[in-house]
Amino acid sequence: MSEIESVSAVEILDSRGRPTLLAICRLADGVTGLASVPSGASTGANEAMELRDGDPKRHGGLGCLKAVANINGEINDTLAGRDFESQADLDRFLIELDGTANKRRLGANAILGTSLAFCRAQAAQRRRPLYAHLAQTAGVSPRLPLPMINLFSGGAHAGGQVAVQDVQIVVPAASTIRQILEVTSDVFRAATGLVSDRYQMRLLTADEGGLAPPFESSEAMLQAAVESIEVAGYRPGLDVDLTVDVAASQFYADGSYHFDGAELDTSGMIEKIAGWAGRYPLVSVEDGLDEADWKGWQSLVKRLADQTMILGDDLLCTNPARIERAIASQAANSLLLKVNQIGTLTEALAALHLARDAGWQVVVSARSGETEDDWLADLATGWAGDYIKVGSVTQSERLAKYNRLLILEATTDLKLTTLPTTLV
Ligand code: 2PG
Ligand code: MG
Repeated sequence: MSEIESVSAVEILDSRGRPTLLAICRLADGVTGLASVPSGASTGANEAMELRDGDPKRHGGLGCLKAVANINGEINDTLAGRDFESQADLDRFLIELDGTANKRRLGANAILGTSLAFCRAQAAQRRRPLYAHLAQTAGVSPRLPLPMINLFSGGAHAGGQVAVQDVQIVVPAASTIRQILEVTSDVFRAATGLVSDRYQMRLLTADEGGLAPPFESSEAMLQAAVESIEVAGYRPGLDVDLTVDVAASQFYADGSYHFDGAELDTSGMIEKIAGWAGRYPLVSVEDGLDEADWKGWQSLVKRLADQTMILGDDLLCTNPARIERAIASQAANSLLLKVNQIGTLTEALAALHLARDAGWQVVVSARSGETEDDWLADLATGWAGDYIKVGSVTQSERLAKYNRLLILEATTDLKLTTLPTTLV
């Protein structure tokens, strides 16, 4: 049992300079767990709701003092002195205390902060590294995930110069995180050279550390990624593969996809993606269509799922009910897992188990607004994500996670995940 002595919180700033919160959970036997909460920009309509102050006089209305006050006040008052057997007990209690379907009363940020800080405190109480505690609670054999690393940014993370939000690379044949980061740094360096030659831009990066020159089209990003891989001395499609986060909900309005100056319907958008999959070594397409275009997603799966992951982010929102629907209707074949989309570790774990039972691959993901906290690396390892998506190899809020993976690799006998050779 773990008796909570107190929970508290502090408003801190994320990597975009916007407020978020850090929660602190102190157990009665003196151990303490701290955890910071990330926040998105291209958020899905069905995400659990972060509580923001809405006071235009502070941080443009984005302050988190109400969520902090909810932890310091109601959540602390209710939890202090209570015993919880497990993470699931605590999370169930928090969900009931909030009493709304999307956690809007206490705030998903307040609830997730408490959930994560308790997890860290329990790990400390049981003298286990966080990844091992997470693995044990989940009933999963831990392993190191394959990083899916951002190279170029567009969309909501880069001022919308092109529609597609992220072009990322994966190094499929590597056997260590260290080797993956070496190859990625080579490709990133080549990409900075290309950006400076072609667009006369010095190294300016977007929200997740990706390069964001004024590409003439989304396809130009893919082309530049392939060229960067070649310039770095690697073989596209063999040594290094590509993935995209189209983040299509961001440019879908009034029944069409407003894509790089064109108006496309669902089948036009599917054709566009199929064209990329034919010309580039794409192993994953995330949010290729709008979050409400369920029929379109089914067609996308029929068309491309034998070639590439059809990865649901805004479509699924790490929400077990939406994942069940997608499994039953074959609207996706892989899950992007972000715990702040659903608001507790226990619900995110239910999402993971559903995806695994369906034979899906799982990408554990950061948000565009991150902090220096590295719990995501332990989560992706402890829950044996196939991939971890954190952003580029610049910016310390991203590197905190990659560096934690490097440390786990060097100090444990954890092995890097091996991917299936054929996709489901
Ligand atoms: C996404 C995420 C992370 P955001 O769309 O997958 O890249 O972005 O956190 O802004 O939702
Ligand atoms: Mg996404």
